[in-house]
Amino acid sequence: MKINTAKYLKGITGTDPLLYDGKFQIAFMGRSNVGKSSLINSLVPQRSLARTSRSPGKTLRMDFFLVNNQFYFVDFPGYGFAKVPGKLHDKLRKMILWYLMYSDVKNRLVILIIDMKIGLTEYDKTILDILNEQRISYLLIANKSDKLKKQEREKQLKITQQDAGNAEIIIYSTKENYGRDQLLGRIFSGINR
Ligand SMILES: Nc1nc2c(ncn2[C@@H]2O[C@H](COP(=O)(O)OP(=O)(O)O)[C@@H](O)[C@H]2O)c(=O)[nH]1
Ligand SMILES: [Mg+2]
Repeated sequence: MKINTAKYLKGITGTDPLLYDGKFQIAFMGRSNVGKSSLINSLVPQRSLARTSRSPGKTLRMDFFLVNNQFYFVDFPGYGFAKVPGKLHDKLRKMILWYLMYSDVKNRLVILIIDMKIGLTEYDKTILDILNEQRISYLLIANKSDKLKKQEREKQLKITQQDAGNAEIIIYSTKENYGRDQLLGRIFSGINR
């Protein structure tokens, strides 16, 4: 269970044949600055595949990466960035909702990333509700766990677990590569199911 190759294919803004070519899609979502790009980079051989910390939340694209010539990583725009004007933000959110509710993509796993210290925000909860309603497989990643002491970590995990119902949560740190093997295992078992 290893990622040997990953390459950027293209960014799409709406429906596209790529979505329906039958390849499994691992969709990464989350607020800007939660470490989404860092997490993608932590999984692939090249450490700067996804761009980190550049104009967060301003790109209106779903970026497709072909992984192991077999499946896709899909990097979604980060939401919730204060400097993004309201209209653009609405468009970002609509794109995510469209993908989840109306795109009719079949084989996918959504990876929703949160900052463990902050926990679930309102929009994260909206996404979780939709994932549950639509019966889409997903995982919750509690990233930046390195910023918390053991006790705080346990407290935050409890709160998030309560907020997220019975969601599967993986504690993660891109900084310490913590949780990486667990996440890779989960990704590959999702694909081969
Ligand atoms: N302490 C800590 N910082 C992180 C972690 N992951 C990402 N960051 C930092 O958080 C900031 C945003 O990361 P980025 O990957 O660009 O977030 P994105 O906007 O969600 O794509 C950067 O300064 C990263 O170095 C982590 O696990 N721990
Ligand atoms: Mg990013």
